[in-house]
Amino acid sequence: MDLSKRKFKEDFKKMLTEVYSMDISESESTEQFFTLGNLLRSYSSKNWSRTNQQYIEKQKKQAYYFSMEFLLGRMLKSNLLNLGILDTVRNGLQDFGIDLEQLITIEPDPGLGNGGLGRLAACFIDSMATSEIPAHGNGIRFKYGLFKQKFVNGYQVELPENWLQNGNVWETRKMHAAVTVRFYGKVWLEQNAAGVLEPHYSDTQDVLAVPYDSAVIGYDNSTVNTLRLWSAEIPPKDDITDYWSYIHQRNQIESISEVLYPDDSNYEGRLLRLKQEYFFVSAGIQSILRHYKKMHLHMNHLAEKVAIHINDTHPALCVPELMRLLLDEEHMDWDHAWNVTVNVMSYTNHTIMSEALEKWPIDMIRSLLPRIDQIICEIDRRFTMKMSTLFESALVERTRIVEGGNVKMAHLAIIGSHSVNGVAQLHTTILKEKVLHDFFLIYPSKFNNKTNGIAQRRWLMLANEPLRDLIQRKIGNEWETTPTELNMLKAFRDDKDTLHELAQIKQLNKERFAEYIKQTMNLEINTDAIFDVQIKRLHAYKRQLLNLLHILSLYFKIKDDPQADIQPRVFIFGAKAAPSYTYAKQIIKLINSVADLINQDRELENKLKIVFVENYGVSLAEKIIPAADVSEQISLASKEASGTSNMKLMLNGAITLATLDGANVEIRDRVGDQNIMIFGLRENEVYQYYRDGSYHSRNYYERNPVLHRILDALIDGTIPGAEAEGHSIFDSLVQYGDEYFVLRDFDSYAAVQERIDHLYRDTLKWQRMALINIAGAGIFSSDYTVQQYASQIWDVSSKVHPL
Ligand code: CJB
Repeated sequence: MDLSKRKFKEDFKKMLTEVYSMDISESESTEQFFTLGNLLRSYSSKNWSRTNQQYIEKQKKQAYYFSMEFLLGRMLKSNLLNLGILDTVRNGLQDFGIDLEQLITIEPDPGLGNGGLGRLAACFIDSMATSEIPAHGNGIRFKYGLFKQKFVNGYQVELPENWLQNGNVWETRKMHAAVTVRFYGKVWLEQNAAGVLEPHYSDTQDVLAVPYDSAVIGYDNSTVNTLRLWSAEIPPKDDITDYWSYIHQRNQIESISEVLYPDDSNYEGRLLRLKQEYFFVSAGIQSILRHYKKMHLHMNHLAEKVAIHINDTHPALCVPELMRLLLDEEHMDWDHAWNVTVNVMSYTNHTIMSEALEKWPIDMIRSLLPRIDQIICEIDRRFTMKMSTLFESALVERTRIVEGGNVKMAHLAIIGSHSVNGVAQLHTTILKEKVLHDFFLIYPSKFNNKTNGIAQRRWLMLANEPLRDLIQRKIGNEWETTPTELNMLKAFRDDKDTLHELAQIKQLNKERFAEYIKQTMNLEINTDAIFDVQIKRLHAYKRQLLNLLHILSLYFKIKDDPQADIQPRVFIFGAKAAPSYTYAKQIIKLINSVADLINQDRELENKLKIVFVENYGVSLAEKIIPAADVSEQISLASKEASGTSNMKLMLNGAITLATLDGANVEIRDRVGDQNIMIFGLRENEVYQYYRDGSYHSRNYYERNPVLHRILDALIDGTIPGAEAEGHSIFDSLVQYGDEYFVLRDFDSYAAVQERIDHLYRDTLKWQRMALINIAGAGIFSSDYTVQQYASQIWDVSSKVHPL
């Protein structure tokens, strides 16, 4: 938008007076933040209503991204950037003596997600608006986001994250768009006067779903889409007979949107979680149909105007819920309703981890959602009947929805969707060939790949302004909207000045991060050291342990020979563990204890440090990623569906140290073997071990003296404070088979780490690699990913043609 500094300053002063009756000199950061937030809302409001109007007038097909999680991060700077007024506002505020960088810290970081899946949804909505795709987010307005992590004596402690405490400046409560969601009760079918079977309900518990809408502002365009998050409330009543039972009921209802479940790649089969899933699914679909009806089209044409995306299985109840509405409210017959439903729905699988595959006891569904239960059973009956004529009975049994007293949500999502996609090429191949092979035999054409992506606006333009400036000076700014233009940077691969500048920027970012660590953790870190970063959820398959074992090997090397020729390293970890995931919490404690051991040792000063940041989330990622030299992507091959921090780190010039897992494979293809550090078992070797059962981790302990010594350190008192954890982790690796092949991959990992140690010494060579990584990262922009979803799955329009 066009905005002069003078106009902005006038607007800001006026808004401050209007909202707070204050002059700038009287105002504090909080008032200033809310004033700026309100001003941005007013700047985008015209485009927001115009975008909606246009969608209606042109009868545009719209997509709805249903996701339990949207891990947005702070929105102030992102909105300023997308409106094109970041510098104007920064300068205007400066004239008032207000520092924008300080102001942004007033905004809470809304942690409405656990990790990759939720952050992907946030990148997607940014990219959808930027690519002018008519698509919106639909989720839950959790009162409490993902817990705040504290370390107490090295142990993870979880505190509530009350992000709404001071209000959310970006949202608008839309009472007129509220809908009712029904739980429990009895349901029966009766013929109406026209002879049509209609459902009747009694004794239901009704919940009012109230939407809170936020604007999703496109970058450098006039598109403003909507993120709609639902809040659960008790419906208004004017006949309260028992006040206390009313209060009890209110609390019970409000608990539905109270708190995000803190599990990542794992699910908890609790009733409240099932309520959450149905709640936002039912509310979202009701509101979509309400909107659709404004076009006065027959429900048979729904799929021509509406696409609904099921982000992982959490919203899989979309399938029976749309069926319910089409059958019961719109009186369609089953076959037509099913045809419409399958054409509307599409589904993304995000993991092959079996513990993440949701299964709900059919009895739980029957009691909570009796009509949905009937519909699921009917879908299942028809599926098995049809498939029995085409496939062997064992395959039909393996693929049916209701099995062993459980409803398999992935099966429901696959059967009820026209498209099923994985999130990286390797992941999709594993789905087709292994995990979902039976379904691939039944529906080969449903399967497709959409490799994940990241929003280069947040992860480069905002997080790393010095790098953004350098890129702009070298190749202009076409890449901001056509990210593969970053390729042009390759022309500078041998330009010493550019490489030196890159090195200087990295150094500056490292110094900024070091300063932050000094302030927040009172820890000094050597900025000449390699900053070696592993930031992601704590999960055994991601193998933070492999990293830690290698750190211990360096520890012993230096202790044995204080003059050892080792490049100084700062190992940076950020990771939350699910509160009920004991093993992950033990690993956190062990890392913290090793950090204490190393960080307090004078002999290691400036050579080795561990920084385990508390409460890792989007805002911390924005500080860490620009400062990273090495990006640890070391999951056991086959287990990480894609990964997205790998893309963010690469875009910021870190060198990837990786197994050939998830999107690492595509990163390797992009930058070439010379510009990435690959190690470890390949996916086919892992599967071979599974088949022949020939991996015996104890042999590695017994036969590898380096590993032996490191593993002994876990149990012989070398690491004070973590004796119990050390024993338990030792046992998992040596006694109980080492499920994720940590010991098997150790040597190969350590060898590559040693190569990194040598390579880093040659600054020009290192920065050349960094430059090639930055140049190759454009293809991993979520702009391209969503453009492919738009054209290949949702069949909705988008501005830029897909690659
Ligand atoms: N993922 O974050 C989650 N949570 C889950 O429950 C399952 C998967 C992650 O999704 C990301 C986005 O697709 C992937 O990049 C990542 O590999 C996967 O673990």
